[in-house]
Amino acid sequence: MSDEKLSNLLQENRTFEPPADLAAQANVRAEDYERATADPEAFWAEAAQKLHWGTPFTQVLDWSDPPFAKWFADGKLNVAYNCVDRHVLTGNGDKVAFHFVGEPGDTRTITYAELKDEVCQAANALVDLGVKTGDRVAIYMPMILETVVAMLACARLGAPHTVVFGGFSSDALASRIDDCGAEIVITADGGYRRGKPSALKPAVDEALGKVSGVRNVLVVRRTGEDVDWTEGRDVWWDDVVAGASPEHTPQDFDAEHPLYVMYTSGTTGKPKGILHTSGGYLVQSAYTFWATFDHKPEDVYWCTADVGWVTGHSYAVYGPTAMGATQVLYEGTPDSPHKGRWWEIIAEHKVTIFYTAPTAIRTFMKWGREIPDEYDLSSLRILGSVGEPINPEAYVWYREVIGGGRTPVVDTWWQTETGAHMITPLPGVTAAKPGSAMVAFPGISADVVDDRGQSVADGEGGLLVITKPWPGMLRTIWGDDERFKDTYWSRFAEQGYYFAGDGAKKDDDGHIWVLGRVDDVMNVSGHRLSTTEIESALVSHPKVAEAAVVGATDDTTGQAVCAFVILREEAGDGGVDIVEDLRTHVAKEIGAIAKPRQVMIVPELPKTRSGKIMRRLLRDVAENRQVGDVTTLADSSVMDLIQQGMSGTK
Ligand code: 6R9
Repeated sequence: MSDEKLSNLLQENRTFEPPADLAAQANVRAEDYERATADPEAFWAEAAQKLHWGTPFTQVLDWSDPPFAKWFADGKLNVAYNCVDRHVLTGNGDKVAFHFVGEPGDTRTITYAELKDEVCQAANALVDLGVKTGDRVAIYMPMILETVVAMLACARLGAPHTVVFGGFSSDALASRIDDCGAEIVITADGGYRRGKPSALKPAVDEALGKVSGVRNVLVVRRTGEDVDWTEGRDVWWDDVVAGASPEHTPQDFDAEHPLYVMYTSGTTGKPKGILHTSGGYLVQSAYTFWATFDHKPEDVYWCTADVGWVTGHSYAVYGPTAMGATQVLYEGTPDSPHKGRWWEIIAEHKVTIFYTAPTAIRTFMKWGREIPDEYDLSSLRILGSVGEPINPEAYVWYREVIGGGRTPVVDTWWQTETGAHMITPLPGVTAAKPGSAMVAFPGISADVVDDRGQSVADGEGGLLVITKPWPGMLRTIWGDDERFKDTYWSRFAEQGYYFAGDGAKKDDDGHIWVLGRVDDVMNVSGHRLSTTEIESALVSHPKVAEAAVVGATDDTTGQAVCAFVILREEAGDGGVDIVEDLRTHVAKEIGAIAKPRQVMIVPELPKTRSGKIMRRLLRDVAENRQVGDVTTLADSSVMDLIQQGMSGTK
């Protein structure tokens, strides 16, 4: 019985057709799906023509040694040349590459010609510091232009970077530097967050006390605050980059040359260094950027993701610059100095394409629509979502309040490991359903399978897999081929499928609904319940802004549903019956089986820097355990707040 009701909740009956004018001029059409399905390799070979190849490839895919893929293997290219130089050479040097907006209000607009000069200067400075092709460079920076310049300078030299999110601790930084053997660290004195300088250099100093092998630290001056200085090791960016020559001849590298290592966060144990290489990764990030966002040369695009996260790599740096896009880059938080800051930036720069995460959208819902309503958001034509399943309520709010009811919302499913979009609607083709990532991108083969790897029927749930190799796929886990095979390829070894770690459902039309990590799926009295589905039910209650659900061990039912709920501001304390109201509401929406054992009203939820709720910590609270490792939280004091609240209610 509950299964049927779960399906009802997920099978939203609202659909939003693509706007006719957008569809008529869309970059990608329905026939592109047919072409891609008929011959995926030919499709990607054609997509690869969006790039400049110093040496054209003759072979598209080499899958002779699975799961180790080679794409475009005999082709050569320079990633930075593709992202910068070629736009200047084709007459677009004066086009704006970035409108940078600093949190304190400072701005800087940089054209592609200026970006090229800076990338060349930084590349020359890195060469002077002894960086050679293949050497690893760690980047620990705020969201400023120099971060983009540093990444592209590394790419230009064929020196793989590893960007470590600026909010991570010195321990996290040290373990990443150590794991990939970085010899140079690029950082800043600090950046601005929530109205004040937030130092970065001290964490680098601390990290370098724990690991060896780093020769130099290149320091960008951003806040002007005092920093400790190690003579001989530390170098000011201004001293070595500004004076360097803006001429640098890029060398072409093999398509399979390593481009970067991105460590996945939020998991326990040793972090996994996801390795991406040059050709295939750039093809898929550039092509999907162009297709999913229907990018046109006159668009102004803004992706709010931090560059310390994979979305920042693929959709704030590599994909958009490869396509010569004009972007906004914003340093700070959405509420600094006021809660309308993002909307003010959209109005000011006439942003046309906006890409953010459901957690941000739910925060704005909580703050109330009066705030965005004060700004002119009419420039927007496409909205994107990424990072976690988006509740239908949040989707519809996003489309209506931010998009004025005009804009398609593309709910893009992908992972650090996949490198680029994998399952998503296309704005000019797909009639989208709120909450569904819909269909595999052209040239991508995704399926939902049962435990034995058999494709499930429409209307059924199972595990999300990718059944054929794709250009942007991770090539391995840095230094650990066995872990790579084991983590992603062993579960469906017989079929040769990539196991994404997500649960998913196909609706009656065969559209894909990603339900969240399989470790977030609960088993209550033998019924499979998804945390996401119960969260959706809670968020559909008018007093609820945000909800996180975990399965806590329960003597009777195996697991029990525990919900942590943030109320909307206008709901006040929710009233005396709020807990019982919400339990009844879930029972009504989904069925009695899903009725939470406990509902806890909390002021905040614990989130990683990429906006994912750390359910592991909430599970600790729900099971009355000491709370585990909080180092990957964006704000580690959140757990204290939640626990104080708990002790008050007990
Ligand atoms: C890009 C990114 C990957 C995990 C993924 C899934 C969740 C991301 C989603 C989504 C439902 C979407 N996820 N996008 N779930 N709908 N549109 O987020 O990479 O940080 O590696 O996370 O995020 O669970 O497996 P990453």
